[in-house]
This record gives sequence, C-alpha cells and structure tokens, in this order.
Amino acid sequence: MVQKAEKIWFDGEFVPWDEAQVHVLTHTLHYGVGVFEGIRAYNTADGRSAVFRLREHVVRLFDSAKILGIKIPFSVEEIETAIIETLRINGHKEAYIRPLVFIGEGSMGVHPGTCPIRVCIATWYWGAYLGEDALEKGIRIKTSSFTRHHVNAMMTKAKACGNYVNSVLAKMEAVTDGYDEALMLDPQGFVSEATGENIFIVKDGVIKTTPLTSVLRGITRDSLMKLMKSLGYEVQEQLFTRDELYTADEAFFSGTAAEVTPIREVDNRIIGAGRRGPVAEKLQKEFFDIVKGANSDYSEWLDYYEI
Ligand code: PPE
Repeated sequence: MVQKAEKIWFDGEFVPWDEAQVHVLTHTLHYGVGVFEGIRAYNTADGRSAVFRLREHVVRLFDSAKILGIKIPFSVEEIETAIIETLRINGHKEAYIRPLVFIGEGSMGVHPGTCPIRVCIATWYWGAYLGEDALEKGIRIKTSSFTRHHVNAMMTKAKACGNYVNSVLAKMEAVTDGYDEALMLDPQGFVSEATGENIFIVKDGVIKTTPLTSVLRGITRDSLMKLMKSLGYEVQEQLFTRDELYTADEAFFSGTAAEVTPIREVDNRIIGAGRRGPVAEKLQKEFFDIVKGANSDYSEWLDYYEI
C-alpha cells in the first residue's frame, strides 16, 4: 500500500490526499492516453535533500506529452517548482515523485476533443522497488511470453500510461510464475527492457545495453553510462539476444524505482557467480554516492531543497 502523504498538487493547487479524485468518464481512464514520470528525491550527506535529475525528468514528461499530442497547460519551470513544493508541503526528505498528465472528462469516443488536460503530482516514500534483498543479492527473472511494443504501434519513447498494459501483463505473469521481474524481447526477438527498467550486461569487461529503439530513454541508464565512461569502462549500445544474456558475466537493471538491481538468474540459468557482480557493486556504490550528494563531480544532477 502506498503510504499516504498530506497533499497532492492537482492542476495548480494543493488538495488533501483523499480528495485528489477524478470522474469515471475521465478520457485517460478509458483509452490510456496520458503520460507520467517517476523521479526520486534522496537525503543528502549534508543533511538536506535533493531531487535527482529533476530537469531531465520534467523535460521527458513534456517530450512524452508532445509524442502523444498532449499540450501540458504549465511550463517546465512551473512543474519543477510544483514538485519541490509538493515534497516540502508533505515533509518528504526522501521520496518517489509521480507527476501524471491525463485527459479529463468531457466527451467520450476515441478522439479526446476538447477534454481538459489535467496534471497532478504525488509524492510518497518508496523503498527498494524489487525488495530489500534485491540490491544486495540480485533477482531472478524470466523471459516474458509478451513481446515489447513495436516502435510504430506504441510510442516507446513516451512514458505513456497505455504503454504499461504490456508491462503489467508481463509483470503479473512473471510474479505468478515465481520470478521477481520479466525480461521483455522486442518484436525481432532481441532483448529490449523489463517492465520498468533498462538492462545492462557485462562480458569480459565490456558493458552492453540495448540501443534506444524499443526501450524507454532511461535517465538512470544515461546516468550509469556517463558514470561507466568516467570510471574507464567500455560501454556499447548494441542489440543482443537472450542467449548472450545467459552467458554474460553479470547483468543488472537500471531505473528510478529499481536504481541499480543485479540479476542473478535468467530463465533458471545462473548468471555469472549467481550473485551481485563486481561491476554492479561498484556502480551501485558510485550511484548512491552521486544521488546522496557525496560526489561533487555530479552536483549539477541534484536540485537541493530543505524541509
Ligand atoms: N523502461 C521502462 C519501461 C520504465 O518504466 C522505466 C522507469 C525505465 C525503463 C527506466 O527509466 P528511468 O527511471 O528514467 O531510469 N520506470 C518507472 C516506473 C516504475 C513503476 O513501477 O511505476 C520508474 O522507475 O520510476
């Protein structure tokens, strides 16, 4: 259950958590055309708090909206300010932040017509996405029977509500079958991403990740790639197959919610030593230092605020 906070920012105003409601004829509820973001704020080493890569997330929200033909009735700066204000009003020193842009009620039928565009921002505490042990021990995943979107069927660069039907189906299947997460293949059969994470593999010291075809342009993915290069790793954006993943020395997921989560088993095959590998461990340490403000080389990625 989500831990309730005091307020939700809704169309420019703060409303009590329980009153942030919509009508059943909300267009997005029927047809799925809406966009959202997932952002994290962390406690920082100096006792303050900071939102990680706020600008990039808000810009991606606007890009997602543009892809879907939605005009957000606020500016990037207004949404950024609203996010910080929501964290402060809720007293959240550490939180997951969920901005959502959706089409409200008005007309029915596939064409959204003149239905209003509505925007809300919720914040809540969210610990380790795939369980407390996941970050340390790694997770077990299974190739999904559901194929990831074709790039010209769903707009994969948009973090669109409707795109997640595919993710929810895959996640439910994986969990029902006793796995932690689903690995999704693209329509050609190459590894794509997971239901809410990008994927990396390591083989003979070289790191590979899926190119930006069928996958979301992950901000954690981008952060890790910059970090890997600065640490001297060779990183390639290249399509790879599930059997290449089976024989990798290490594999891990990246995402705002999942952070850096090692994968210890795929389709009942042990990956590497069957536990968090040295590259994942090193990247986790560096990543958490960065998000918690302990590495000044990356301070431009942090927007500080105080409660
Ligand atoms: N792929 C997908 C499909 C995806 O949903 C996410 C984020 C990523 C990749 C990684 O992107 P980024 O967060 O920018 O590194 N998934 C969000 C939603 C998770 C949820 O369960 O809801 C997230 O991690 O916040």
